[in-house]
Amino acid sequence: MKTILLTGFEPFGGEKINPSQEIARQLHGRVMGGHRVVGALLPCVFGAAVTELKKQIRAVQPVLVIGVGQAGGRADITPERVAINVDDARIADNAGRQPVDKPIVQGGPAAYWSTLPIKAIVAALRQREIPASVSQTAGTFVCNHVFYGLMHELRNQRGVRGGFIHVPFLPEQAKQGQPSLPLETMIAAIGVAIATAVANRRDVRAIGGATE
Ligand code: PCA
Repeated sequence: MKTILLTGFEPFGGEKINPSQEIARQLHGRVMGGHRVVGALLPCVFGAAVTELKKQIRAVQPVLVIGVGQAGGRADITPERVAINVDDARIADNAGRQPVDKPIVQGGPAAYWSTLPIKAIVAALRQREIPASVSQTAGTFVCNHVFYGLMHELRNQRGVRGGFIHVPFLPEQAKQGQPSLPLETMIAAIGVAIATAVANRRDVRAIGGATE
């Protein structure tokens, strides 16, 4: 059976939990659209996260790779459009590293597009009344670092698609006034994203669906 690699991150920035870790854990082993999902955990550490990701890709030989990460403060499920070639950390990672204005791959392209059908995913989520929008930036912390590292790794692997999806805080993480989504909603959302990616090799053309 073909496999899908689904990665989540360990908690960071003083949090005790990371929704992406729970999502990867709970979807691990599920069969979706005729593909077996392999969930994996990445450290929230520049460099080490991509090393672990590449190790998982070699071991799992996936046809599709979806990275998931927490974006505290966002209100909806946000498939990322683009990964950019820069690390610029506002806070230290879990190893105490804080790169500033540093290329991820020296001499690499400025950016890689997601090869997930991001607008089809947003449409499928909205159809199920799960809040979703396309995000135009994955930031410049470890999630963007992993997303760029993933797309750089896949550049020579024909037919293997990949991308990144950010999710909001869980209700127990959100401080007053901050948006959140229940874990069950997020798990359902990533399931919908996987099914949509498997069913659509090409994206749909849709106006909107984007946050500014
Ligand atoms: N979110 C961080 C890194 C790990 C995570 O879950 C980010 O958005 O970069």
